[in-house]
Amino acid sequence: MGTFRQLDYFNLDAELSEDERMVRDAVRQWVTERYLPLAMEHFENGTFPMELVPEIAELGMFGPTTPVEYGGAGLNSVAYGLICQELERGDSGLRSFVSVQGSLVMYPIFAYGSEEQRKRWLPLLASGKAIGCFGLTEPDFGSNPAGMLTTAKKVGNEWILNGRKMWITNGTVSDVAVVWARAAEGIRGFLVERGMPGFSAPEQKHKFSLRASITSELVLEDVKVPEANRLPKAEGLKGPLGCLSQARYGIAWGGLGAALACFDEALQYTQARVVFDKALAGFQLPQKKLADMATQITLGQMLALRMGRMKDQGKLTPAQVSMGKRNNVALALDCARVCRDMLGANGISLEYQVGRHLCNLESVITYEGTHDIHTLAIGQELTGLAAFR
Ligand code: TGC
Ligand code: FAD
Repeated sequence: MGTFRQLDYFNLDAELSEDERMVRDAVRQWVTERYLPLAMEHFENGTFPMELVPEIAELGMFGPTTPVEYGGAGLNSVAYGLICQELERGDSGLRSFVSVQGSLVMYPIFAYGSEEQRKRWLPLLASGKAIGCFGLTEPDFGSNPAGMLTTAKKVGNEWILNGRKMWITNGTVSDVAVVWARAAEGIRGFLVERGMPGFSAPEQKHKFSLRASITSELVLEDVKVPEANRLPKAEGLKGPLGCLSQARYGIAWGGLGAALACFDEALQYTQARVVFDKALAGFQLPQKKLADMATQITLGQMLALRMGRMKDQGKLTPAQVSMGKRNNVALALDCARVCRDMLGANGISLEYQVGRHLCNLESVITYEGTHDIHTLAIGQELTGLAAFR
C-alpha cells in the first residue's frame, strides 16, 4: 500500500502543540520504518521483536510521562496518547508492550513505591534494561479482581506469596513483576523479581489474537519477597485499579491508531481496486462505509484529545476513562471488521494489515476491563447504582 495518510477531518492537528506533533511524527516514522516491516513475521511466529526494545527506549516511549529525574521523558498526557496511537497503528502488541511497561509497571512504582524502589527500577525500566509485567488477573478472577485468591503472608521481615496469575503480558520476559495479592490487611502490591525461588512465568501459546505479544502465567509457590519489595503506598483494590486508569487512557488513543491504519488501507485499496469496470471507491456502498468510519474515528479523536487535556489538568475521572476506552476500542473493532470485508479475499491475508488489527482488537476489547465492564462503570456513574454484583 502507499504511504500512510492520517484521517484528520476536523484539523485536530491545529489543536496540538509543536512538541506534541514532533513526538507523534517521530514515533510514526519509527513505526513505519522499523516496526511494520517485521509485523507480519512476528504475528505469524507468535513472537515480539525484542531487538527493538533499545530503540523504543531511545525514543523515550517507556513511561514517557515519568519525570526526567527518574529516567522518563517528562512528556504530557496528550503526547503519551499520541505515542500509543502511533504504536497501535503498527500493532496492538507493540502498544501493549509499551503500555504495560509505562502505565502498569513504572506508574505503580512511581505512585506507590518507596524512594529506593523508584531510584532502583525506574531508570532501568525507562531505558529498557529491565522489562516489567503486571499480575492482577487470575484464572477465576478477571473482571472481578476483588475476589483474587493469591495470598501474601507476613513472616518476620518477609512475605510469602502463593497463587497463580494468568494472561499476563510480557510475564516470561520480565525482570520484575508487579504482583497483587491478598494480605491480612487487604490487597497489597509486591515487586517479584525474576529468579526468586518458587516464581516462574511460563508462556501461554495458541492465541489467535495479539500474537506479536508475549502472554504468560505467573506461578507463585512459597515465593519469599522482602518487605523492601512491597509497594508501601498501595493499599486495597484502588492500588491496581489506579494503574488501570493510566493504561486504559493510553488504549483509548491506541484504538484510534488501529482504526486509522484500517481506514487508510481500505480507502487506498478501494481507490485502486477496479470492480465491474470502475474503482470500488466510486460505488455508493463503499462510500457509506468510509463515511461512517470517518465520522466515528473523528468523534473518537475529539474524545481522546479532550481526555488528554483533562488528564493534564488532573480532572479526568475513572468513569470518563471507561467511556474513552469503551468507545474507541469498539469503534476500532467495528472499523477493522468493515475494512477486512472491503478488501475481499486480500482482507484475510497478512500481507495487508486489516486482518491482523481485527484479530488483535478482539483482545483489546477484553483486556483492561471488558467492553461490558466499562458499560457498567458508565452506568454506575450515571445512575449512582453499581450493577456489577
Ligand atoms: P470498587 O468498590 O468500585 O473500587 C474499589 C476502590 O477502587 C477505586 N476505583 C478506582 N480507582 C482508580 N481507577 C479506577 N478505574 C477505579 N475504579 C475503582 C474505588 O474508588 C474504590 O476506592 P476506595 O477508596 O473506596 O477503596 O471495586 P469493585 O470490586 O466493585 O470493582 C469495580 C470494577 C468491576 C469496575 C473493577 O473491578 C474493574 O475495573 N474490573 C476490571 C478488571 C480489569 O480491568 N482488569 C485488567 C487487568 S490488567 C490488563 O488487562 C492489562 S492488558 C495489557 C495491556 O494493557 O496492553
Ligand atoms: P471474565 O471476567 O470471566 O468475563 C467473561 C465475560 O463475562 C465477559 O464478556 C465480561 O464482560 C462478562 N462479565 C463479567 N462480569 C460481568 C458482570 N458483572 N456483568 C455482566 N457481564 C460480566 N491481565 C493482567 O492482569 N495483566 C496483563 O498484563 C494482562 N494482559 C492480557 C493480555 C491479553 C492478550 C489478554 C487477552 C488478557 C490480558 N489480561 C491481563 C487479562 C484481562 O484483563 C482479562 O482477560 C479481563 O479483565 C477479563 O477477565 P476474564 O478473561 O476473566 O473474563
